[in-house]
Amino acid sequence: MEKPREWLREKSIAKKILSEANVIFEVVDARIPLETRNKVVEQLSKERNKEIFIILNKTDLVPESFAQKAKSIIEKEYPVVLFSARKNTGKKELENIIKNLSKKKKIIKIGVLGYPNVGKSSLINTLKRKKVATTSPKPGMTRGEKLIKLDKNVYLIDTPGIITLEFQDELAVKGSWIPDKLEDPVDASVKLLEKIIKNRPEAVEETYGVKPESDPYKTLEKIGEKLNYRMSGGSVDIKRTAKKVLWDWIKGNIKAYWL
Ligand SMILES: Nc1nc2c(ncn2[C@@H]2O[C@H](COP(=O)(O)OP(=O)(O)OP(=O)(O)O)[C@@H](O)[C@H]2O)c(=O)[nH]1
Ligand SMILES: [Mg+2]
Repeated sequence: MEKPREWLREKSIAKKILSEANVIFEVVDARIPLETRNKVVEQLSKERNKEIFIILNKTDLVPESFAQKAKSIIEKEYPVVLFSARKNTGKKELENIIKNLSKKKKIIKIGVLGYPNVGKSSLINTLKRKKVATTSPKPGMTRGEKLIKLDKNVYLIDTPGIITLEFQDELAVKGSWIPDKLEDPVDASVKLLEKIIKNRPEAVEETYGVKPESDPYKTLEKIGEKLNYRMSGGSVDIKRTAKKVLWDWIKGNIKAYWL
């Protein structure tokens, strides 16, 4: 049976924001900066001649050298800002960009777009210096769009995350799907572990205190054993373990990253 695909959850919103905004901040997760680039956002922005900036948020979760490498790749297409809403890094640079934009245009409306959970609302709160947008580790927090006044001629638009045509487990690997709402959390978790083992296997040991196996499913079982997640018969509760790993990834508890 083919697994369900999720289609452009908020395509109409993307189009609406693009008609209202004159600048786009595309927020991506610095741990998986290429995977969280949203082709739909970029394509629609390009077609409408909107100026795009790519903001690599959550840079506090990756080494500086990795962030710089990602920046140099993406910069071939769009200007990039390394940012962390948690640590307040990159704020000055972003404020300068906004200042320069407001010299060029009478009114600046910045549409903040990207996948669910990349930190769009957190970025807005950082720029505003107070909590005006609701944030949560749960993907899909922001529902409607919200206009936030930053300065007398500068507005930010907070938006719900935008997803493209993808399978649920691909979205889960991006931290953009609630693990408890997955048809098959084990499959998603195995896919995620496969990437972690390939790119930064030591993260498994750092987080769970077990050595990763080359087989991601076996690794998941070992993690479940270590956590002592058991079914009533005593065997490992693999589903519960899978959800735990996915939540740890979403919450930034697993220090892995890749291009
Ligand atoms: N480590 C770290 N976590 C961050 C950062 N920015 C946001 N987060 C966390 O990421 C999670 C999602 O943040 P939100 O700002 O709600 O993300 P969003 O893109 O608005 O999410 P949706 O509204 O669901 O699309 C929250 O748990 C934040 O605390 C950051 O710079 N570093
Ligand atoms: Mg939000």
